[in-house]
Amino acid sequence: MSDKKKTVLITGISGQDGYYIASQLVAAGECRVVGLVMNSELERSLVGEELWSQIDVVEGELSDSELFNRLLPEVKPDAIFHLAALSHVGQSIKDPMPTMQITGFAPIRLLEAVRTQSPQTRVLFPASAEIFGRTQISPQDESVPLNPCTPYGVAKTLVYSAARCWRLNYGMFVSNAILFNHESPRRGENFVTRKITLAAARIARGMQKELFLGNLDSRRDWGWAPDYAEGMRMIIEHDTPDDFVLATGISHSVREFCAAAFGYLDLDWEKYVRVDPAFVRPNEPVQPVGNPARARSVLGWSNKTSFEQMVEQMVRFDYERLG
Ligand code: F7E
Repeated sequence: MSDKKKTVLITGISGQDGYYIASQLVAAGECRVVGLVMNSELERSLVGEELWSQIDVVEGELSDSELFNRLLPEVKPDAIFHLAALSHVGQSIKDPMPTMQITGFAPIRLLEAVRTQSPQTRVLFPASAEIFGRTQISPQDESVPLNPCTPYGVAKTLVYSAARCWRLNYGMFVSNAILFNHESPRRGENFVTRKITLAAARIARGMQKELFLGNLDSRRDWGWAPDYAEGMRMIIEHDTPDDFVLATGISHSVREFCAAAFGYLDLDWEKYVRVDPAFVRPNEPVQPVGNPARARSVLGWSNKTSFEQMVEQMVRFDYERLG
C-alpha cells in the first residue's frame, strides 16, 4: 500500500467514513483514490471541493447487479474499502428489504467480482457491533458468538460471514473491521449523536425549542470517526487478512450524551429533551461495548479522542456553522 502507483477504490466516499479514509489517503499522497458515488452533482457538495479535486470519481448504483463486474476492469483497484450501505438501524426495522439488498447482498456481488476478475485486490468490509446483537457477553471481542437482533445486524452478519468464507475457500485478502459506533460532524443528522448536537446548537441560537428522542437509557460505545478511519486503513494494510474490533471499551447512555452536548453550551438538557415513542426501537442490542485489545496489540491502533473531546468538537462545529 505504500507504492505510489496503487489505486484505492472507496465506495460511499461522500459518507462519513468514506470521506475520512479518502482524506487521509490523499494527505499521505501515496495512492490514487477513486470514489464511487450515486450522483456526482449531489455528492460533490457533500465531499467538498478540496477533496473532490484530488480524487477520481465513478458513478454507479449498488442495486445494479453488474456494477462491480463493470467497475473492476475500468478502475483496476489494488484495494477496495466498501463503505456504501444503508446504515440506519431504526430504518432497517421499519423497512427491512432495502437494507438486506444494499447492505447485505451487494457486498456478496463485490466479493464474487473480485474473486473472478481481480483476486489480488484487497477488500475491507465495515462490519458492525450490531452483529453481536443480544449477546450477554460483555465486552465483545472477535471471539463472541454472533447474535444479531435487527435486519441491519442480520445483513452485516451475512457480509461478515461471507468475507470469512471467501477468505477461507478462495484465499482472498478480505478483512472485517468490526466497528462500534463512531461519530463526527460528518455523521448523518438522523443518528442520535448528530441529532443531539445539532439540536443543542439550534436551541442555543434560538432556532429550535425542543428535541424529541427515543430511548434515553440506551448505551453505546461511541468513538471518534477519524480514528476509526485510521483503524480501517491499518487493517487493510496489515500483512494478512483478518478481523478486528474497533471500539473504545467505554459505553455512555443517550442521556449522558445529551448532558455533555447541552452542557457544552451551558444549557440544561432536561428542559428541552422529550421522549417520542416513534423513536423508541422495539429491540436493541443488550450492552454494546467493544474490547479493542486485539487491534491495539496487533495493529497498534487505539481511539485517541475522548468522549468529551468528541462531543465538544461536534457541538462546536454545529454551533459555529449556524452562526
Ligand atoms: O442510535 C438511541 C437508539 O441511530 C444509537 C450505525 O452507525 O452504530 C450505528 O447504529 C442509540 C440507539 O446508532 C434516538 O435507539 C434514542 O440505542 O445513532 P443511532 P445505532 O443504531 O447504534 C452501529 C454500530 C452501526 O453499525 C450503524 O450503522 O440511540 N436513540 N433516540 C435514537 N437513535 C436515533 N437514531 N434517533 C433518536 O431519536
